[in-house]
Amino acid sequence: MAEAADRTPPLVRTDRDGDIARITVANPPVNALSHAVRSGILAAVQAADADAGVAAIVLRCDGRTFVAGADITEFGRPAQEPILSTVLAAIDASSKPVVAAIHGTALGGGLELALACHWRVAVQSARVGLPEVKLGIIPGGGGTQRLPRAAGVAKALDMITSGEMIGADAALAAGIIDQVVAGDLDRAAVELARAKAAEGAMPRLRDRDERTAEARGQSGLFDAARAAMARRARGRTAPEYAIRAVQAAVELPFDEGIAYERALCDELKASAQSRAQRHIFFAERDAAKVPGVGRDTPVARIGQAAVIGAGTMGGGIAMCLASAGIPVTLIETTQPALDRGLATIRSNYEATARRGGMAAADVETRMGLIRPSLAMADLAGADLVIEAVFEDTAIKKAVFAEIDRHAKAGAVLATNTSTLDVNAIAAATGRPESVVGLHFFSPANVMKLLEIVRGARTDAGVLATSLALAKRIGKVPVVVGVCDGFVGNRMLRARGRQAERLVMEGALPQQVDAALYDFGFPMGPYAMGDLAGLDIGWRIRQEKGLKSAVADRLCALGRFGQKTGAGWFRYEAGSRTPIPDPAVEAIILEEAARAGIARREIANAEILDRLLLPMVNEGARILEEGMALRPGDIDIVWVYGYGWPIQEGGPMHWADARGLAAARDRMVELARQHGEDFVPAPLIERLAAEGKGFADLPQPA
Ligand code: 3H9
Repeated sequence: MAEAADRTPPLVRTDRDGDIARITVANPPVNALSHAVRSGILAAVQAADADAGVAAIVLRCDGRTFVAGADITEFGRPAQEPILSTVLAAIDASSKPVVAAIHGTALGGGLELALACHWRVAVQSARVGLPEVKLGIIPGGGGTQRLPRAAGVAKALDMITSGEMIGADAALAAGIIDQVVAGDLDRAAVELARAKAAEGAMPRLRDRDERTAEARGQSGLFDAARAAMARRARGRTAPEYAIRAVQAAVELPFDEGIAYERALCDELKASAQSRAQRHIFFAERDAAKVPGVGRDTPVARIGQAAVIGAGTMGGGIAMCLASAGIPVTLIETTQPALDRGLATIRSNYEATARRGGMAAADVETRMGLIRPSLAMADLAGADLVIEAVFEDTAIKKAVFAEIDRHAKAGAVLATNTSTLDVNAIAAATGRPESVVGLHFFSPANVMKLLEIVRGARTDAGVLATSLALAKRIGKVPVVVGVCDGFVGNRMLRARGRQAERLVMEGALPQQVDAALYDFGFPMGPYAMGDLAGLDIGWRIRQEKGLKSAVADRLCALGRFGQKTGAGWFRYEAGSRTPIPDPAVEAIILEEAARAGIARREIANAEILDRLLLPMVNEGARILEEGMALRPGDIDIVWVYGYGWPIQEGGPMHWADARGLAAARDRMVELARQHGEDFVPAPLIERLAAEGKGFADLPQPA
């Protein structure tokens, strides 16, 4: 036993550079502050402090990054001493200067560790941040107390409520770090430590209050932060707690502020919102793990791409590629269509630049990467071709036959279909193994989700390349199987069926939408329909001989949604705000009467169950059929593709959090009144009977 333990490299080790003790954290992959790491740092700092031969201490990390935060996997368990603040108090109390040497990312507890040190140096590529709000908590290691003292209250509020990272130069300008190092980080840190030891200089952020004093009496700062959060983080508790904690930094002595911060952080750690957000954090990382795709699966280099179709989707996809620096040939059939597409791309980029989302100079750089063309032959040089033409199998097959004629060997051939059979489209080529679905979500340059549709013949290398591409263009990929609507739209349909029935039975569109908005969605199904346009669904229904009593009448009146100023709601000129319309209510009442339905009051709780439980049920069927690999993948689709509130963790997590057995019982009850959408899928019956939830399903092999 002892021998085996000896061979395990220590997570924290100390070596010496003359009179400087170098404490190194080596806990791959991201040097998270697990209990063992915290214990190791504490022991090492205390030992160095007690060692008369040590003049100063450097704290550094092995591997690709500085400490990326607390170990999130420990959050479900009671905190064990030494907790982070015990470690940080020991650094604060050290009689010798401690210098943090930062590379990679210093995040959360990692930045808090650095802020407790007396000096901070970083390489230029380093980034720092307090991303705790993204996990539904706030910093719990003094970040809300030390960051305002270093960077000022406004900057701290911005960083802590947004959770966004900033680069080393910005951190230097903000006073968060003391030096950006161009050369050897370790050398620079040791030299600084030695110089500061000689000067006897060891400033402690806890003792500084000039930045917090500045903010005293400026309650407007906090009001502005709250107003911004009410818009950006509606329904989430952590950002409000973050504001309170920073306010405590201004109003309370340091130690009281620290105690207040920790109490808020502990409360949030135990909250359902944080559990949901942590679930999404890990689900996002799991989703990138796909059976059959391993480290040795070859990933093709995408040096050039082509997009076929310059409509809304094609244009958005071209923007995603160009924004990531990938040259893209944008191909259309007519000059006017091409011109319209390019003009939209330009105006979207310009709008982003005006909002400060990108540098104005980048507009031209990105436009310069998009080469317009009217000739399919121009896709010949592309390593990746993405088709985004009209959603019609025959048209897509014809386009793919053409792509097959021109594309070079080994190119990835992708379709952006949102519903059609990727296998049928692949069969139009002589190389179905190169064909994959890359389903972007509208607006493609904004929405983070990318459904990667694995066809029956799709090669593992094509999947691996698609996953790598997603990461490169900043998307969150989820691999799904070929079925009608894949994961997202298939579940959306289940919700849509109930939304329609609710309106016939007694609810109005505004009530259905309000229930989902209050749950946390950015909008409900009716406002979403108006945004997307009602005419597409109408045309599809006409083709398939289907009817939707109220929607068909709205369309017959030319009410196609926002673009015509009216749909399920009406819109004032230039506004996107849906206004309930008595004319729509009249149509609903007439159609309900015609169908012989006696309308009734429907409570919001019923509306939510009717809309969300069928989605869970459809999700379970999707899992049974193997169309999604894990329940977490489905949650990712809904959080990043459809605005499911992250603090509710996605539909499958939501059902688990409610208790899957309770969800099953409610479904059985609803099935008696509302039919098959609610008859629990066998997977739900099985898990509920075993007292389990979706989270208990084994990871795919
Ligand atoms: C905090 O610090 C609270 C404090 O205030 C104090 C409280 C008292 N813990 O993302 P990647 C895993 S809260 C455990 O693919 P990248 C991750 O699951 C924390 N595990 O790499 C993955 O595992 P696997 C605040 C973690 O290079 C592997 O590491 N900090 C943690 O694309 C690689 O991750 C954060 O929120 C963690 N903290 O990105 C930072 N972090 O390979 C969270 C990562 O098994 N982390 N893992 O799937 C990140 O943002 C990114 O991981 C990072 C690297 C940018 C660091």
